[in-house]
Amino acid sequence: MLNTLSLLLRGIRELGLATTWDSIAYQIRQKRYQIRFARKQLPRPSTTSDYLRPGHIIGHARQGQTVTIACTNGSYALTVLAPDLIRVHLQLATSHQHPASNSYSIAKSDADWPSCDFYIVETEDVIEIRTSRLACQVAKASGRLTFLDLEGNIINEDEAGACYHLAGPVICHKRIQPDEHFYGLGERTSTLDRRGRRYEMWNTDPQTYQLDQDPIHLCMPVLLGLHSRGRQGYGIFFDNTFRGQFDLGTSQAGVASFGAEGGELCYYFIYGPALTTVIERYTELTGRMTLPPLWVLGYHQSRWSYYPEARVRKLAADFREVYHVPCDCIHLDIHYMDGYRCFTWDRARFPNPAGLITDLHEQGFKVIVIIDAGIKADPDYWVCQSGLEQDVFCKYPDVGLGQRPSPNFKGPVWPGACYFPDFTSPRVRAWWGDLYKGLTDAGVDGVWNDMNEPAVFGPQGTTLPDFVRHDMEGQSSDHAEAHNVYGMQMARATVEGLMRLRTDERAVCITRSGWAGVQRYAMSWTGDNEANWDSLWLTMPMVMNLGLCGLANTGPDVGGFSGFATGELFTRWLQMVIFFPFLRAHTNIHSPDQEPWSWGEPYLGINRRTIELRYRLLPYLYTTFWQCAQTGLPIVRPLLLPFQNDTATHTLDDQFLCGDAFLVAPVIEEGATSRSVYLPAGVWYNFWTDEPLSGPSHVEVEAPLERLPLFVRAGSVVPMAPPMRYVGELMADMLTLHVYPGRGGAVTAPLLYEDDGRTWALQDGDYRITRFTLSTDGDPLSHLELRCQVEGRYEPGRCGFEVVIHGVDRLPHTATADGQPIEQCELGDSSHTIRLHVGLFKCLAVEWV
Ligand code: MIG
Repeated sequence: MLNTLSLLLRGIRELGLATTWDSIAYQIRQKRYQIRFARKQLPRPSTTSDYLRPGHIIGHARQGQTVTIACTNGSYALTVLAPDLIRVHLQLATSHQHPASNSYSIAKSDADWPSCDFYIVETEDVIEIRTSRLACQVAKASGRLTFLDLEGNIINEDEAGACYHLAGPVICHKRIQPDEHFYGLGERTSTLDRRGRRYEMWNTDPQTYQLDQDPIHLCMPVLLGLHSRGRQGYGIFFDNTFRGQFDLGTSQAGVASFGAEGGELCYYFIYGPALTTVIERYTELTGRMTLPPLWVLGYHQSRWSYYPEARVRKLAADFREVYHVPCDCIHLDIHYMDGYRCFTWDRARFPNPAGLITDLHEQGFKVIVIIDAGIKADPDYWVCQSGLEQDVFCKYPDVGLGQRPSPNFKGPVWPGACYFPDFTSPRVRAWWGDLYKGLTDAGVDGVWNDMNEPAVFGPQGTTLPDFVRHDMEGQSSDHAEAHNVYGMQMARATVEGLMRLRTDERAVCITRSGWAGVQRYAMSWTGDNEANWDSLWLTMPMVMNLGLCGLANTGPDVGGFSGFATGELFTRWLQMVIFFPFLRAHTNIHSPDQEPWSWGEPYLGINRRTIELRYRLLPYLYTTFWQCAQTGLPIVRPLLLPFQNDTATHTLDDQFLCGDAFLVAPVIEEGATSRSVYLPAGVWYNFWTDEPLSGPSHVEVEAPLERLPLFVRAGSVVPMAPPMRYVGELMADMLTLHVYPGRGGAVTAPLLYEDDGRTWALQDGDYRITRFTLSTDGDPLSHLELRCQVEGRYEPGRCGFEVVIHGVDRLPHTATADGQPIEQCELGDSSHTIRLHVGLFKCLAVEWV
């Protein structure tokens, strides 16, 4: 009782009064500008008479990769960037074009694509562009587009097609195919399949979010479509940063539209038909993540906030000495700062940050600190002073109020009235990046960028007004255009700064907001979720869809941010998230601590073993991260990615794949001790019992509290490490290869990727890829051969492997490594494995006859 009361009082003190006056001042200030700048509203779809469409085609011309199609009301520029990638750009003579239309794009520039062949065919009705992969037809009578495969099947077609509204907004209407499912659109709060809802494109701080709340922190105008029983898959990247919307069949059944309040109608069309191909192309266009340091894959512990120093030291000791739970990173939330001033320390709470961090480093911990977007408007604060001197803050427009230059925009956030750096300016990004010097000098290992939608205190969704000015990469524009990329550019400024400050280390930035392409700069977490079972489930469609949009390195606040998790909820959530890229427990200022031991036994013991499993899987997970950095293929994958032709996977969002080997089916119901799992085609081993099961099938599996339903795909080789307390203890010389044999004649090619886990040396070839070829014969298994081929010059200092073959319960007749008999070969602890100890080998052969 007393505890709750003091928490409450603390809450009121921290959150309430300090900013009330600033809020009022802010509201008054806004009024003056709002009178002059009414916010544009997107017209309702019914006012179609106000739409200007291309009209009919009057001619076409080709120049390089671009075909210009002249229409009565303007022209299309169709640019073939790759055989499966065409950019569609419609420009019409409307009366109100936004002055800085399309000034911002993250996409790879046209010049960087190798030229690719295509030809133009003209018939009576259409002009057709044909590549080696697809055809794009423009109807002469209407200017509507249809994308077809080379056999003439429809991939995607315009309904009313593209148009501009006379007042500025752009919109494009497409036909929805009968069995079409949609994916993508960034961070959303609904099912895996996006069809049947409307989504706003406007990054928003929801403070906390529930099912179907829209929009939230990180929108992406990236849509994937899948239809014709999985035979057709494509992607659309609508390259427009203005406030917009995707309507996937709500205002008109069978019609999908995307549009924005300004800018131009410009989108990239990407053909699969495999969605994996779409993602690979899309991430070639907008960028891929770089490999994070290995410690980022460890367990992270956070709360709002751990302070003072003694509390942080106790937390570290709790992990290492009291509860013996592995952990790699402690996060410091806003209370480490002096009055929420970014790049400062509260010296009463943290008298010697460098000393604390050095000690934490010695115990194997890394430290991540939060940095918000707003800079306190305080003449005695060095960052504010420097920002004013360097003129880095977003400004009000010049509206003749007599002040020249116009005053800086000011709005209240945690520290009170704040200025907002204009991250769309390269000059400001350089300034911002250098501010981190004090933190990196103190030893801080990574940065967590928050409130960068940007969020301003006020009613939910308050941000900078549309009329605030931005540099927009030198093209000068307003917040209406800059808003959605603000968070991404903040993360970019942070990462670029960290890379300058520590040239040999890989930089770590976690961002709350972002936009298409943010994956090249930062990882993200799914913001302010709730401590309930709906939220636990929701994490899956969120993380899967973010991955489909190219942003793979994400994860939720384990246990939930708002509200109080029960021990059971936390334990189940943790079991799921050890298979997500980013594993962090975090909670709200009002909530009790959410640490793996917070609920005592049996939860502590289970949570410890769960986190230990995460650490044992690091070599496997890191390999999966590397694949993602190479191709964009996400780490957490909906089952439809590898099983696109299995329609049962198209809406499946309560289970997922992690990398090539694991199928994870978390328990999402309170009190449940079993659950039904869908296994797609092939053989799947129950991870806990080694029982092989055949799909496609639904199976009911046991799931007592300590057990996550988990399956391994036959044909996998899963490299695992011994237990460790933190990543620095990883001993690469002690790897175990878990072999899950395929059936009768199966041949698979799994991988292991390794490097120093820390520096950029990998870019100079200092890495090692071990390519396995696993061939098996007979059912039951009679012959197994595992070949190893090593590439790259990184030396993990290994002299052998332990090899565990799963799903067999007889000792082999012979077992050899490069022709030499293997001495150590025994039945495993479980009766369904055999265990071999071998030196380095090129070919391991095992026979049962
Ligand atoms: O207005 O820094 O999403 O993770 O703990 C809330 C305090 C500000 C929101 C973040 C949350 C963080 C909190 N922040």
